[in-house]
Order: sequence, then structure tokens, then C-alpha cells
Amino acid sequence: RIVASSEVEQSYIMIKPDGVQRGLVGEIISRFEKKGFLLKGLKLFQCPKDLAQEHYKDLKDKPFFPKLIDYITSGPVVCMAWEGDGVVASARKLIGATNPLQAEPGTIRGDLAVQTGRNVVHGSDSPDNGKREIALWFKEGELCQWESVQTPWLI
Ligand code: 3AN
Repeated sequence: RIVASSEVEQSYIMIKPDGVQRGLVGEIISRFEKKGFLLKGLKLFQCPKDLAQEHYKDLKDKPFFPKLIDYITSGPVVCMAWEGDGVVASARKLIGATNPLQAEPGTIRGDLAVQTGRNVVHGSDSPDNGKREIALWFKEGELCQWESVQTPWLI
């Protein structure tokens, strides 16, 4: 089936600096690939402070906000746009609870992380935020329009 990309649900998934430093990039990408979502954008990126502040603007009054900004800007992150039916909610299930000690085994945080402030990966919390965050982190031309040959076997 042929669907314009803007009509299809997308989630912004980001491997945080601890995930990059700990060598978990391949492991984390592979979980989304194996599930069957489609990778539309991917880059290694050193996030500037103002972008981190914009991304997390809903949390700006939280006491941990300055630490969160320092953490996200402390080293390169891997920015990804993943696409597919239900990708936002499904990605959050694959990622697991915000506090890794409460995340179920089998989830990324449940398997690979210990601390809330070092929880290795971000996933958009709604389809609207998926769109907003992808527009924030990617420039036009950085996303690829392509269809996987696997798609007819998945949906
Ligand atoms: P999630 O990333 O699971 O959607 P949010 O949106 O509540 O969770 O929080 C965004 C990020 O803020 C988390 N990924 C985590 O890095 C950080 N964060 C949330 N709560 C805390 C906390 N109590 N202490 C430190 N950092 C936190």
C-alpha cells in the first residue's frame, strides 16, 4: 500500500548520551528494527542546550530540569524517526517505564538501565509529539521516503 509519510504515525526515538557511551546503539536500534517499524531518519548528533530545553520544555519547572539538560547535552545522541501503525505506544512499551527499576525485564530500560536520570532512550509520548519532535530534531532533507520490501509481510 502506498501512503504519504505525513499520514502515517511516527515516533521520535533518541538514544541518550549514556546509551551511546555504553555501546548500546546497535542493540537499541535492532529492537525497533526487529519489531517491524520503518527507520525514516537516523543521525549521531551533539545536541545544543537550546534544543534540549525546547525538547523538554514541558518539564522546565521540575527540580531535575537543569540536570536533565546537562545530561542530554553531555555527549552525542542518536536521533531516529521510526514509522508504523501504532509506533508511538508500541515504542513506549519496548522502552519500558521511566524509572528503569520499575521497567519490566524484556524492555530496553528493564534490561539495560538502572537510574531514571540515566535511562538510555527517549520515545515520544503521543503521535502529535512524535511529529513535533521529529520536526525539532531533523532538518528537511534528513528524512528518507522509502518503503521496506518487508512491508507487505508486516501490515
Ligand atoms: P519518559 O522519558 O519515560 O517519557 P518523562 O517524559 O516523564 O519520561 O521524563 C522525561 C525525562 O526526564 C526522562 N526520560 C528522564 O531522563 C528525566 N526524568 C524524569 N523524571 C525524573 C526524575 N525524577 N529525576 C531525574 N530525571 C527525571
